[in-house]
Amino acid sequence: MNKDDLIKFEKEMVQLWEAAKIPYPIHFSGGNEDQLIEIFKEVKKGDHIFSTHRSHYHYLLAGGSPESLKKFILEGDSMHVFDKELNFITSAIVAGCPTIAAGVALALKRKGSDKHVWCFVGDGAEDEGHFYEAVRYVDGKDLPCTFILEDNNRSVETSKKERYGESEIPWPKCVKKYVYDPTFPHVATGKWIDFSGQKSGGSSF
Ligand SMILES: Cc1ncc(C[n+]2csc(CCOP(=O)(O)OP(=O)(O)O)c2C)c(N)n1
Ligand SMILES: [Mg+2]
Repeated sequence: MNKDDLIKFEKEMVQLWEAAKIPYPIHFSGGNEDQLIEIFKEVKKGDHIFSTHRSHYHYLLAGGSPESLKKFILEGDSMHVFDKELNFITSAIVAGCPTIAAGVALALKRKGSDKHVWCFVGDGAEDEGHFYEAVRYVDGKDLPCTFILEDNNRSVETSKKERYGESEIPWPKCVKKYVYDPTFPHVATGKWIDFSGQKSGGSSF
């Protein structure tokens, strides 16, 4: 799956949404293709992948088929994409996966496995205690787990500054953070919504 394929897939889903063929909540990816393609070069077959409510690109880059994903989406399961063959798990609970990821990484280490755990989270996870606990455990026990923190400066429509001021946490090396400007804002006008002079993240829908 290259960048064009990813964008083409999301555009098709956008069209289906606009045609009211997807009458369910859905979260589009976009604007982070280059970063994700780089990250997935490190992901090996047999690794475990934990994704979020915004799972489409993760699933496609993990080797999931566009046809299977489209089926999930049309059946209302955009936020619940699971694939045992790919060790692919999602949770729509913000920071719902990091502690599970830490547990899987502990099991892999105990078994002497060479597999790795990749746990994707949005910047919303930085608001959640579960995330801190999992990161500290993985860091402290040197577990084979990397948290990919996808920072679009939005949790739904609220910026980081509104949520916690100027605070930035110096995460340990098991957290890799990247910042991106999301595309596919899904409002009727197809344009960014302007909230108090800030660019909208277009975080949902
Ligand atoms: C524990 C919990 N609280 C609130 C929500 C409602 N919710 C859904 S998406 C979202 C924002 C998530 O922001 P982020 O993690 O940064 O992901 P993004 O949508 O920006 O990619 C929230 C608060 C939820 N799903 N889970
Ligand atoms: Mg976010």
